[in-house]
Amino acid sequence: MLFTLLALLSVSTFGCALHLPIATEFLLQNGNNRIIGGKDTPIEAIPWQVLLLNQGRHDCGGVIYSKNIIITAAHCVCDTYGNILDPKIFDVRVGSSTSNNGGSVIKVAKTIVHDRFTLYPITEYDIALILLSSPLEMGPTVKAIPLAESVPNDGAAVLVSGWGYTEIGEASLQLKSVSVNIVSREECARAYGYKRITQLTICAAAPGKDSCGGDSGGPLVCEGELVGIVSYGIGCAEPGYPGVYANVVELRKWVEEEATKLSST
Ligand code: 4AZ
Repeated sequence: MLFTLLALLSVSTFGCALHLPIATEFLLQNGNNRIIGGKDTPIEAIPWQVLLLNQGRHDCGGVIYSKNIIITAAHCVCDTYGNILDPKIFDVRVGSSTSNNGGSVIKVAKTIVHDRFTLYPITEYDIALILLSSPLEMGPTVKAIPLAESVPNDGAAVLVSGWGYTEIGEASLQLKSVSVNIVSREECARAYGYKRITQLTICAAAPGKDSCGGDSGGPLVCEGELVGIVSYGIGCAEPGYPGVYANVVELRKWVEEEATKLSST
């Protein structure tokens, strides 16, 4: 049994190295599965926000990069063994403030995961691209967001959003957003260690405010530009444990190159 586990843990398939989702692990350890000080926000205020559905159910958040490409977290499109899930099980809901209706629902044609992503533990490269089966119709509720070119300063205000777990311990039907502040690498590494908190991650926190389970893959935004993708954390709004995000500035080149390739498939 132990051998099987160890063997499984060392396996890496199709770009998602095997793992147990660290966020779930942490949530279980902490028993603190809740957001987090947000407020209901209309999709018009965050029109790049999308919902990723797995077999019709809310799974994760995502971000509109272009009319046919969505950015999300790698762990959102992998199973707990680290395999890339069949893209056919996913749909993306765009242009709606509510998770269970409205806007349009579009089928996923293809997913790609950063080839350096590992699921156990999640540390860096928690980023994936989704190719939609038909192009988005852009409008006031459906817009792409530019990728940031520089990392915000420590302390800068950033907005994170999604339909993830709220204070009442349930996923929200209504889109919520919350303002948090960039936390220095030093402070974040005090919680998670320097091995995990590298240049490829960015951390944010504020008292009583955070992203949480179900927000993964969603946007962290500074001044109208995408700076992070919701990745993981110990608990949610747990003092001393900032939310950890994939650092979009460092992953920008990968996104641009892979999106170009993906769009021409
Ligand atoms: C999760 O489980 C998760 N507080 C996402 C973000 C955070 C914690 C957990 C950050 O998807």
